[in-house]
Amino acid sequence: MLKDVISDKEGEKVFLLGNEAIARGALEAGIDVCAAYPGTPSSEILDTLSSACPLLKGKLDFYVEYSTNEKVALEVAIGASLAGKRGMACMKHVGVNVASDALLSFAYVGARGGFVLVSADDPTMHSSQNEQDNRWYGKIAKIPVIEASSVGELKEITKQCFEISEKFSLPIILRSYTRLSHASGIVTLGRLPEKKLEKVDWKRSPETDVVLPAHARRLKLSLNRKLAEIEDFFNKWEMNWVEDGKGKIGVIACGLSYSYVKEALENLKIDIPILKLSSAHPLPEKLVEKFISNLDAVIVVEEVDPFLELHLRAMGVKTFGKMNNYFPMNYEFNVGIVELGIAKVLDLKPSIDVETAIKNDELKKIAPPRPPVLCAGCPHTATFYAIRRVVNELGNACLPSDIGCYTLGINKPLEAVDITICMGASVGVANGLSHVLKDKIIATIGDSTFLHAGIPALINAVYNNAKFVLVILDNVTTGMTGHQPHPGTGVRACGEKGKRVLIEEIVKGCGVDFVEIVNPYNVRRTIEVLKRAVAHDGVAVVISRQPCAIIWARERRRKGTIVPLRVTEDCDLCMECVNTFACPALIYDGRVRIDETVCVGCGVCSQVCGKGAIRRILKS
Ligand SMILES: Cc1ncc(C[n+]2csc(CCOP(=O)(O)OP(=O)(O)O)c2C)c(N)n1
Repeated sequence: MLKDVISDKEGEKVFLLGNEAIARGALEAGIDVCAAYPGTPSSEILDTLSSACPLLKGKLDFYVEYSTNEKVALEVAIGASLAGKRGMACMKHVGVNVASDALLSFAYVGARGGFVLVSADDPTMHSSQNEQDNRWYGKIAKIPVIEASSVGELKEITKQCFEISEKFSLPIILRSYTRLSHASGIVTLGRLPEKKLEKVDWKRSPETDVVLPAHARRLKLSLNRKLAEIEDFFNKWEMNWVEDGKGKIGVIACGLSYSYVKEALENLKIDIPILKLSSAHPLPEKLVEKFISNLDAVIVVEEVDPFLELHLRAMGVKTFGKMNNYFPMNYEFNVGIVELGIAKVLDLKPSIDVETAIKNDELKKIAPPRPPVLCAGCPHTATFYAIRRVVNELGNACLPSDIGCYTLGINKPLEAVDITICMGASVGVANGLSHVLKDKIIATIGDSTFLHAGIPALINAVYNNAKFVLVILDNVTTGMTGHQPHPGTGVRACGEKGKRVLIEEIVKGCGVDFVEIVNPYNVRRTIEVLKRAVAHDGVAVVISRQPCAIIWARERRRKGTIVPLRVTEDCDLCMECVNTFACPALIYDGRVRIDETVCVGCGVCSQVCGKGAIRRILKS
């Protein structure tokens, strides 16, 4: 909880979420600047720090911001580091792809103030479009990657990352993942430093800070040197350790996998040697060599890719891991999966059967599956309904979309999402499609996503004479990741006011001639504007603006001013509302009803009903 994250009771044991532990570690390290673009499972790090910031003001001052995208967030933290301040950038794993251009060059420049990039990976893709293992970024960027095995350790390691970064002038990737970021555990609080965020004088150092080719050639040599030095440090680092055990086969485990290994060995009632690694990259080869000197082979336990295993094989170590099918190549681990793998190598009888280990479905027995749906009254549903009506009239159309709550528009009956690749790709892909498709194209993108990565592709469309409609689904928040503000909201990270950047002005500035704003709760007008947009000869942008239903309803619900809709006796069970609109507030149990506990009173269903049977009934 926030009160524990900002507690100054050194030595106290508190129960924190993994992401709160990262926030606390950064505070204990005396963070100066933290920037992030939200993304599950990383979002709560900055959510926590932005709540903590005003509460610690005057005691522990730091600057925190939600940036427009991950590259910008990384660059904000780079700016802090180059001025000698401690900077942190937080993002989900795919966010690092966006930030990677800056990351790979910053590695050459190197950190001045401690620099930590938190990459929260998402094995099993609970909320992500892919399962990439961001330890590879350590190799490609030549920077260290550090992982923790528990929430308590995560706090400690976060703090240490800043020190290590400064010691070696290297940026550090702190790799977390869903099961660590979203787990809770005991954290022993360290000291919260008292500090001001004082501005400093700029000290010029173009020979290290400007990566022009002549400098970069020299900086690369220095980067390789630093990497060798840090490897040596990792050989002796107290967060990498060996646990003695019996037998000629040991285990090497990194991060959370170490905790799975400990439990799995307990279940198997065996005691074999373990090398616990917190540094995934560079691999501390001397430590590994010492560990394997009395062993015949090692079992490698790691999520997601055989990252360590590949390196160990290159060292000539005999391994049992993912590469020879002792552990699955896909999806996250659990204690059962790790136990099965170890048992298979050692030819032991596991305490668990394959079915139970893989399915891990204890919870599923008590919790029925709840596939995600757009909320009752979600403005996206209304927009998609209007798009679907227009597409039905056209006969066919291509509907590239993007990432956000609105991706759920893929589902029946709306079926308004045909393509989703990554943030911002709706607009880029629409560009390509427009030069090769006969059909009309209606692309959709959220407001946060548009500001994140949609703008360059829109400029490209105008410049290259593309023809499509772009509907910007502006619910005035970053809905999917927990309602973080963005420039279009005019609110900043700590709740302070910022200058609101108007999306319509950006769109016009990109050169778009057709720009219209609609309220999706007005279905007839939305359809009318969409039809004109489709007929426009060029790029047409329709901004469908209505605040997220959760935010819109919150205050009205509290005040009791929501007037729900009712299905009257005029309903002839034509099912038009259920079959074409499908708001979750609509229920069918022999007759059509509206669940007043979830209805936000948007009134769209009454416009969908051709019989006038759904009406707002004012309480007398
Ligand atoms: C590169 C990248 N960063 C972050 C995310 C996580 N993420 C998915 S959608 C989204 C933004 C959604 O906001 P918006 O576009 O406003 O749509 P809404 O959910 O509000 O409908 C974010 C941050 C991601 N998938 N990829």
